[in-house]
Amino acid sequence: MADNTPNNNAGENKKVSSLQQHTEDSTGEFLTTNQGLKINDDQNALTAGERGPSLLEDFLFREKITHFDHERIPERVVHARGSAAHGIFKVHEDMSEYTKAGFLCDTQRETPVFVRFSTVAGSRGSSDLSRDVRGFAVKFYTEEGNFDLVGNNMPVFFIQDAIKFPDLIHAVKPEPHNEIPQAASAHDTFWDFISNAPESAHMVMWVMSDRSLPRSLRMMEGFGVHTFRFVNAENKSCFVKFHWKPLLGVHSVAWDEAQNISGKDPDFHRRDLWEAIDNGDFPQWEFGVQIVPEEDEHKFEFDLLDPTKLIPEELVPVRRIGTLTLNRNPDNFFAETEQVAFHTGHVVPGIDFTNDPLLQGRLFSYTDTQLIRLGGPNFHEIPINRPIVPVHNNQRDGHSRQQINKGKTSYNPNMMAAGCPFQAGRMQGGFTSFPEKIDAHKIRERSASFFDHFSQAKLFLNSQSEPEKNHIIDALSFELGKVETIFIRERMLYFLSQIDEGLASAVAYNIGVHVPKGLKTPLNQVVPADADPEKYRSVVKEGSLDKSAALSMVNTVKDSIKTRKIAILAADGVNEESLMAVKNALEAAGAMCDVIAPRLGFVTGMNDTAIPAPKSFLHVASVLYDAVYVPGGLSSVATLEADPDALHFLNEAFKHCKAIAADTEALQVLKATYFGRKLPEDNTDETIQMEGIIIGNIEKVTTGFIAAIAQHRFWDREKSRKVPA
Ligand code: HDE
Repeated sequence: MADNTPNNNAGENKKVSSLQQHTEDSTGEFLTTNQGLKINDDQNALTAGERGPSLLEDFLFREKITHFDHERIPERVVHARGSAAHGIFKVHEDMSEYTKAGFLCDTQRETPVFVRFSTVAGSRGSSDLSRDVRGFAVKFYTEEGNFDLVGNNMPVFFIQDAIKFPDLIHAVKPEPHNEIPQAASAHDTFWDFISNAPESAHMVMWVMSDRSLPRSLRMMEGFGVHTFRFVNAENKSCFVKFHWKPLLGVHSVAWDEAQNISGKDPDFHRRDLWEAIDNGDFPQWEFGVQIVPEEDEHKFEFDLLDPTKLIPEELVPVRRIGTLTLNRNPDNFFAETEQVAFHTGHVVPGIDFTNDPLLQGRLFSYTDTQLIRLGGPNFHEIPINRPIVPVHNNQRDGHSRQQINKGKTSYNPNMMAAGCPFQAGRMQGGFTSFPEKIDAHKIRERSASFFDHFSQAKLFLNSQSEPEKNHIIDALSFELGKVETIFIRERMLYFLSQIDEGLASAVAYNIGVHVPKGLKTPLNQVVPADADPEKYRSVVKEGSLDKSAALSMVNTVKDSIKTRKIAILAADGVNEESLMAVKNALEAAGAMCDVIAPRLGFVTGMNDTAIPAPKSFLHVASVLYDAVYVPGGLSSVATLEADPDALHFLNEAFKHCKAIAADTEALQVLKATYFGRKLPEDNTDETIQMEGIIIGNIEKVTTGFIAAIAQHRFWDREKSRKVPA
């Protein structure tokens, strides 16, 4: 047993210990109060006699309970559910031609980062797998101060003006009268709002696509969404869109799978990120920029300032200029992931804003929200939010001030402190706003250049593969089918018909409502009361681009099975040779395998080898894995063939279009499944390979299986999607 007895010198060097940022769980230390007083009994309250009442003077009890009573802070109003990790960013290409931001020019520099991924609508305890946009917020701790790129996993947004954000969020959050449904957009208020906000058409296509059901946070793209500015040392500016491209490709799960995961493991994404980093499989993204020279601002069919539009990669290619690597899990969820405070206004010299009205509104919102969430103006002093460079200014006091400022002066200009801290001019690295010329009337009106709501929604839909399109139809049918108010369903069908009539009628068929020919109240609701309606009629521009390959996830498949999770189903009598050979080959290719048996512990192989079985059918389900393998061994095969859990596991994997492999000897297990009727009758040694199902000897299985897992899913199998699972 470890010796936990505190040595008598324990307090000797601890004079500053309570001021340190990181405190290990105390081993070899005495329990103390927050004032440092040693506690001799932490199990019993102070009472008047053995059976008497508790005493008010019990300051030990009161301190402990009071702290506990105040342990919760308000969760984020949006993006409450999140997971985060530390990492580093390195630029590969010197970008000084475009920006003076040091971390984007110095190819030798490693910039520490903290990245928080999140869902938007659900509360802090909701499931990771809700159909939702994902936040992708990156804090770069640069040598010029913190830069926050507070983005999403989709490149556009629902609305064009920040003043609509509270309405959007009120509509998507659980309905206020009964607080139902949690973390879901499939309800009346959300679609009521959307049906009145045609500017959301493009984003609706993204959210109803599988992009809203990531397989892993490590397999998502990220986007800065807005157009930003780069400014170089000569003060020349250009426009820029930011991208994150995951090295593992962009992959999603099926909707039925997502719903099951929410029950089996609501922490699925959080666990996946944590385990990958813990195992040394560090997630990586390439950092990309789309650069548009200032003089090209108006050359597109859409407005660069409109956050419901993307710049197709065919028009402006994404230059991959750096790499983000996440390599360290947080030490404490609350202190880091929960207390991190992002802000679009945290920029460094070389990066500036544009007049995108959504971005402009965000510039106000983020500090404002931290004031309530983190309880005052000193949240920048919380360790996770501190820049790596020193902070000098005349700000003082406020709730929970950590900094102990010495001296008399906290104002500027001053002479008593010789003018310190000095203002830094541009040449000394001071931030100077880009001097954009503005000569305008004050108006409360949407720019007519923002009014083509449907062209890019069409572009997105047209760019999807057949299965991806089917998933959008399914998603819309699911969501609108949950809408109880019929006229909202109808308005939405009309809305969809503006994007694609085929899409609208497919959804209409599924939800039993006709697509209306027109609407009494027009879709467009952002027209000011006194405006000329002609100016604001939605115009569909026939863009030159019909499709954009970058918009389909199918085009991101990588030839790799790194970090994929593979289930190996086994029972006593398993052929250890076939199990271990396939397992070793998969692991050598970077996959992670779990042997899953009818019960936990070990399975005994046909040659009496004890093979660890860390998972059982009671504890896991096929939705938590990317693929399944069934090794040979007659007794094992006979047990699995008769085990409803094993068959359910396989049926579900089939339904979710995953790669399935079996040793020739285990053909009969697969034959006992629902999809077994598709397999040939005889137990031949020839490799059977169809729709991602591979049956054969060890060697053939291994090669075929690895190639099949790398393809991610066999969506064509969905033609036979009525599989019971
Ligand atoms: Fe946010 N958003 N947002 N947002 N957002 C917040 O800030 C807001 C928008 C995004 O992991 C809040 O600290 C407004 C777009 C992420 O901590 C709040 C508008 C994009 C995160 C806020 C938007 C985002 C937030 C809530 C409309 C993608 C999580 C808690 C103008 C580019 C950051 C907080 C984290 C969080 C306001 C729209 C991304 C209230 C007013 C567009 C990733 O300040």
